[in-house]
Amino acid sequence: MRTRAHPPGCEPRRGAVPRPLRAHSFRGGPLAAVLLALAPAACTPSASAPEPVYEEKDRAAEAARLLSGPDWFRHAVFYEVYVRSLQDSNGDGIGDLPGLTSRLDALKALGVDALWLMPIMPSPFADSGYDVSDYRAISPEYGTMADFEALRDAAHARGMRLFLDLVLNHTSVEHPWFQESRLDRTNPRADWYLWSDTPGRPDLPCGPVPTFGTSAWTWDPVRGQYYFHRFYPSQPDLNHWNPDVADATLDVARFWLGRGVDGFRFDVIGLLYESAAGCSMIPETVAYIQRLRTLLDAYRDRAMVAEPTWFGSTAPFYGDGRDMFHMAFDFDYGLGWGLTFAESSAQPLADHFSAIAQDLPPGAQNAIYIGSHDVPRAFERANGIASRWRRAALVQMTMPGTPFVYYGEELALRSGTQVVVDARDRARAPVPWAPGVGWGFTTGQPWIAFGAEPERTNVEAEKADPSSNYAFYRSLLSLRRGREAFGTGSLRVLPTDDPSILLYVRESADETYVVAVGMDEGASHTGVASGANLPGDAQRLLGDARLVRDGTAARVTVPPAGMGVFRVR
Ligand SMILES: [Ca+2]
Ligand SMILES: [Ca+2]
Repeated sequence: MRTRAHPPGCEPRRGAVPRPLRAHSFRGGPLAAVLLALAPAACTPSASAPEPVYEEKDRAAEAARLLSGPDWFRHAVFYEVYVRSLQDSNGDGIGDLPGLTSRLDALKALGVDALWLMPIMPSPFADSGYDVSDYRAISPEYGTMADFEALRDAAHARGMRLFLDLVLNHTSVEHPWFQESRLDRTNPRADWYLWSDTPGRPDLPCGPVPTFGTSAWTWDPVRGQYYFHRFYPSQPDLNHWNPDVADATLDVARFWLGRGVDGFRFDVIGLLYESAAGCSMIPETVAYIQRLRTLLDAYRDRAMVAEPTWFGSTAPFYGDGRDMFHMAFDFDYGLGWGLTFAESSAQPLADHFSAIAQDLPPGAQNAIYIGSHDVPRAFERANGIASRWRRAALVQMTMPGTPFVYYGEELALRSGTQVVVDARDRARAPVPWAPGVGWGFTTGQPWIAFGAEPERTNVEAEKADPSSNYAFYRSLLSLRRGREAFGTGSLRVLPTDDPSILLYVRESADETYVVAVGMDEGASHTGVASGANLPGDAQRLLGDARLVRDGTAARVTVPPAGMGVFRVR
């Protein structure tokens, strides 16, 4: 049911036909009040039904319980960090590990439970660190191994976990393995990469990943052969068909596990092996991932998340739910929400998350994001509409899955304007922490320009404003914290008679929550979910929507671009 916005404190009675035009005709005069009183009641003061207040748990204690043990990652909020852009500590304009360590308290206060660091290993930086030249060291720009250990210890002391980004599909051309492999056709690492006399091989029918060029083969004048690469020519693919290569890359994971990291994000892991039969997630890649899982399971409470290379089901990354990844990124939501929220229908989101619940094996849990280092800033994809960005974040935090927050997302950080490496740099600008030269990020010249509007989006300014995007984001993270229902609870989508209202239930053993999201940004809506069967009346915890239980039905009223989170048990 689509209506105009109702006056505050006034919402349609169930079954009544709103008469906004009539009310409008006499608006303002005493006569209007008389006519409205005589008309079939179009609205009822909402104050008539006081909200219940459910007994509140000790959420800090609950969070501590949920975030311990092997299932911690299901309840955690992850934070993706581009170390280069978070905090500079030595005035060279480049963010670094000591800088990040100095900001851990700020991230902890925001509600961050785990960090995923984009690659921090030595790299010629042709692909922002995703071209590794040494898997067992720290990029000198970012610090030393001692700095890494200090960060790890500081994170663990605060109860925060630490994920590294492992890039095992390819190395940099500057990696010693490639430098040796290219020397001739007989050296010990001659077949650690994929070589050919021609720019193509029948057993390697795979092209480059789009946006990384037109050919997957590049001529190497040293060896006098072509080599295979799915990404930039300076990123040759490793030949995992050679068992020594597979062992060597598994050893990289072992090396960092031994240094106390809590897990990994695996870059383009599905592309590890290629064959005449396929270019992605072929059986050899699946078997490799199972070896990775066995390796992680030998340590305590470790987890890993996969970067898929396709839209659609993430099920292939989970195996039976216990023998492959703990999490995989939900690209459909992460890349598609901007388009979905630009329309007024709740159905695509309802269908998407319902399908995931059906599709994944027991125990599988996707990683949900709205922004990352590979796509424009979420605020830009929301067309600069704050309410759209906020509702996208609400879905991210309350649908089944583990939220991954891209650094600066909590500020609704704007896209950058400068490109240093490639176009994706627009989403990789530094964090403006406070007003002043260098915005508290650096005392020197930042390696890349700040995004637009740092005067509005700096942490200090947003923290001081209770209506800021930061305040909203922090309240969202706080809402999720210590509430088992949002981490591992069941999902039940409640269809209503209004196609613009997304309504769903998250339920754990002893608590039930309802989330309402209005997809229409121009009008108020009221919808009735006839078979809601809510266990209790609604206590609103967040947002501006209203939810009223009426027998087995539930009636929800959502202002334009509105939302609500309710506890009903
Ligand atoms: Ca620095
Ligand atoms: Ca490959």
